[in-house]
Amino acid sequence: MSTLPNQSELATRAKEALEKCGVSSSGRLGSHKVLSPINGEELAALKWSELDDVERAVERANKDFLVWRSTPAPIRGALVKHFGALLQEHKEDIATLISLEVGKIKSEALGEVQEMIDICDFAIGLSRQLYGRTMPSERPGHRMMETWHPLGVVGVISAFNFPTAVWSWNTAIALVCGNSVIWKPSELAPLSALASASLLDRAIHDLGAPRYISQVVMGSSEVGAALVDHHGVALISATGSTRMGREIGPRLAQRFARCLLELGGNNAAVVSESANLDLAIRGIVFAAVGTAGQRCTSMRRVIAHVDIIDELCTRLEEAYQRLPIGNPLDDNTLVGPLINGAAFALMQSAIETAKSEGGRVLSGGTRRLEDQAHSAYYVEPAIVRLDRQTNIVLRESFAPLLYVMPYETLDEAIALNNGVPQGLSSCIFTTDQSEAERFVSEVGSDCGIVNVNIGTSGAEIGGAFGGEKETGGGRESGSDSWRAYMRRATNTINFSGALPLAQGVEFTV
Ligand code: UN1
Repeated sequence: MSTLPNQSELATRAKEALEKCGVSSSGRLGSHKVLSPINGEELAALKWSELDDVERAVERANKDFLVWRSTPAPIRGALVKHFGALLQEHKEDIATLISLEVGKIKSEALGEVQEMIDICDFAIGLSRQLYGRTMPSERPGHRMMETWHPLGVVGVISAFNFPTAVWSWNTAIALVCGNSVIWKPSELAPLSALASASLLDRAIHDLGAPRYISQVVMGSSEVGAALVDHHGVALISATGSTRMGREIGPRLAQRFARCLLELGGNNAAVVSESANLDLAIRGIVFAAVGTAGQRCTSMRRVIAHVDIIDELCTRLEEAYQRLPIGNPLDDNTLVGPLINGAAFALMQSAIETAKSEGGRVLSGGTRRLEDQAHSAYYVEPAIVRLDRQTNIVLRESFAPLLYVMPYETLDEAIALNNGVPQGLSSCIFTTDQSEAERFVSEVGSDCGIVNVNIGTSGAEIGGAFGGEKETGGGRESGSDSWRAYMRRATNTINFSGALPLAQGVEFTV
C-alpha cells in the first residue's frame, strides 16, 4: 500500500518553513489552492494578485528604481551578499518548500538553493566588474568609451520546475546592475517563491535599500500578461514553453521592450562507439530522470552509434529497474512525482504516438499502482527505442521519457542532434578527441549548451544559460549575461578645443 504522507503533515511542514522565512500565514491567504504533487492534496490557499496590484507594483518599482540606479554598484552588491547569507541560513526551509510544491527530491531541492547562493556570489563579484570598453577615436583629442546603465523595471516570469533558482539568476544580476524586479512565479509553485522573496525583503530592510526594488505578484497568466504589456516594465525575462514565448515575444516587440526568453528544450546525447559507457549511462540517467524529467535541460533523446546501441539500451534498462521512485522527502528516493495529472496525460499520449510511429517501449511509462488512490502521479521513467527521428521526437515532452535512436557517422549524429526545432542543451560521450572537438565546433551542435562527457542538465551558474531556435535565444546567469539587464551608451568626449568631424567631413559655416 501507499505510504505517502497525509495532507496535514505536508501542510504543517509548509507552514513551518514559510514562517521560518518570515512569511506570515495570514498575509497572503486566499482561495487559490496550492497542491503538493507528493500526495495531490492542498498545501495552502493563497490570494492571487489583481490587475491593480500589478499596476501599483510597477509604479512603486519605477519610483524606487530612481534611487537604486544611483546607489553605487558595489553597495548594491552588498545587498545581494546579505541575501545570499540569508539563503544559506534558510537553505533547508526553501528546499523543503521546493520539494513540497514541485516534488523535487531533497538533494535536487538543496541543489536548487545552492544555485541561488552561487549566483549571489557571482553577482557580488560582478558588482565591481560592470566594465565598459574604451576604444581609440579617429579624431585627435577625443576619447571613446562605453558606459552601462540599468534598464529600469525587470519583470521575471518563472516556471514551476525551477521555482526559485531561475528568479535568483535574474534578480541577483538585475539588482547589482541597478534595476528593480517584479516577479511573477509559477502559479504551481508560489510558496518557495514567497519564502525566497521574503528573505530578500529582509535583506533590503536590514541594509536600508529601497523597499520596492523587489516585489512579487502572483496568479495566472493574466497577471503575467499585465506585466508583459506594461510600458513601465523595461525587460521581461520569461521561462516556460515555446507556446508562451510565441505569445509574449511579439507583444514585447510591439512596444520595443527587451525580452529574454528561456523556452523549451529537446536535449540530446550523442553516444559514440568510443564512449566510456559507465560514464555515459550515469550521465544519461541523471539527465533523463532527474527532477522526473521536468528540467528544461532534461535529456529527451539519445543518439547512439549502431555498434553500441544494443548494449547501451540493455544497460540503461537495467539502471532504470533500480531507480527508487516515490516520496521525494524520503532520503533514498531518486525519482519523485510528476507535477500533475496533465503532465502524466501528456507523457502517456507521447508514448502512444511514439508507438504508432514504430517506437518500442523498452521500459517504464506506467503509473505506479499503489499511489493511484491519490491525485499524485508517480511514473516509471520510460525508454522508447526508435529507428529514426519521428514526428513525436521533435516535440518536447516534459516528463521522464527518453527516445533512443541509432546513427552510423558523426555527421549523421550531428544532423539528428540539430534536426529539432529547439536548441537548448546537447552533449557527446566520446573518448575520441576529434569527435569531441567537432561536436563543439561551428559544424557541431547548434545548441546554447554543448557538453563533452557530461549530460545535458545540471549546468553551473558561471556560464551563460540559454539556447537557440525555439528555445528563444536568451542568456541568463553567468558569463556576460548581465548585459541583458543594462543599456549601453557610447560616449565620445572631445577635449581638443576644436571640432573635427568624423569620416573627414567638412562642414564649416
Ligand atoms: C531549467 O530547467 O529551467 O542546468 C533550469 C540545469 C539547472 C537549471 C535548469 N542548473 O539543469
